[in-house]
Amino acid sequence: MSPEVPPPTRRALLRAGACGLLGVAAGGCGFMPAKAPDEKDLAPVRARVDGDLVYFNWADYVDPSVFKGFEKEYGVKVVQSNFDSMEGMVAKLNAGNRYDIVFPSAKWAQRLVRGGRLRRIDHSQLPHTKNVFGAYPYFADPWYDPGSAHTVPFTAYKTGIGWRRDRIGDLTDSWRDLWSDKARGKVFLLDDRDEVLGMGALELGLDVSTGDPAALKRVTSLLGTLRPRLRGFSSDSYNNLLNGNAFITQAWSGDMAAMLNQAKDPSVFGFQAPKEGTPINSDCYAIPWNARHPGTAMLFIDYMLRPENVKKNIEYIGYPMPVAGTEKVYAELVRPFPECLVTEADLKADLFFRNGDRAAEDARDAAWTRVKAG
Ligand code: N2P
Repeated sequence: MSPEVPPPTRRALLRAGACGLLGVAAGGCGFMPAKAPDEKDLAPVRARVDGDLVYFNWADYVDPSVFKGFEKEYGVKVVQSNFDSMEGMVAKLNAGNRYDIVFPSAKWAQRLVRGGRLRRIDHSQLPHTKNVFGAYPYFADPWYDPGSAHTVPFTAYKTGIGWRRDRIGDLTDSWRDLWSDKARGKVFLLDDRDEVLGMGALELGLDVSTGDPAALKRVTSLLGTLRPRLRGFSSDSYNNLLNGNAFITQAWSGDMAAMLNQAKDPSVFGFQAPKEGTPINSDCYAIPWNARHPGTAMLFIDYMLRPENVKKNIEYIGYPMPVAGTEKVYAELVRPFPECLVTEADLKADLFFRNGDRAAEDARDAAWTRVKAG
């Protein structure tokens, strides 16, 4: 899992620096491609081997045996590197690194699409997408990418609370449980701006994506009362709970399902989707405009959507995938943690994080800085 992607040239870095500023001036989407992509960079390509697959994703977010199968069948290597936040992923793209396939969450997919950063995907090249778009109307035309013209959904999840029953007993189905006195000093929050601010907003009955300075002030003062009880910010909820560093943690539902799968005694752990509401999200497949091997990326997406591979991935990573015929696999996996299920109603309840305008995003950055500084 080391970064084997060639480092960007100095020129690319300089351009990326300048682009960051221009991106701000250009109206808030935050992207200003180094060289304006032309139609040829954005046009769909055929699914065919055109080189090794340069893959950029969260760690452990695909079953390794699926990579092996893909390499063997198509005679290519999967050159893997990982990020641990969306901001980190986008910083690499902005710095000029070139990947064939990346996995943005919904709002980040929308930013990349709006910034002209993603190649269009011709669904007719990917026969297995019929199990996705034919069966899940939500994803045939999602708000973040109309017509799924540049993306294919990979996973769905919500954000809740994972905890150790053996350490702190039962919870009350509220985000307030993070303040439990029994967990003091053993509490983790996700290392994620939107998730942390969103949790505070839900607790206060505010919009999860609020960029209003007065609302954010209320959120940061609430979070200030949690700050001294925290052990830290980490998106590795799975390991923090398993190794006991966390008694309680904000967590993505899928990571908790995967953990359950690994735990010697699953009854020690719990996952709840708090009653005040849970952010909902989806990660998707996307092909950056400057990918060197977009044809191989197309083949990879379709390979991942083969039913046997969807099954392997669901069981390995713990996240449900909107692919017809695999629903039972997930329901079976999360029988002890039914709150991990993501329904069409959850999607429509629409607690997705949304992109704000420049001022709103800046206000959220500033609020996050205050929360982290304590
Ligand atoms: C990390 C997987 C993160 C997915 N294990 C949430 N976007």
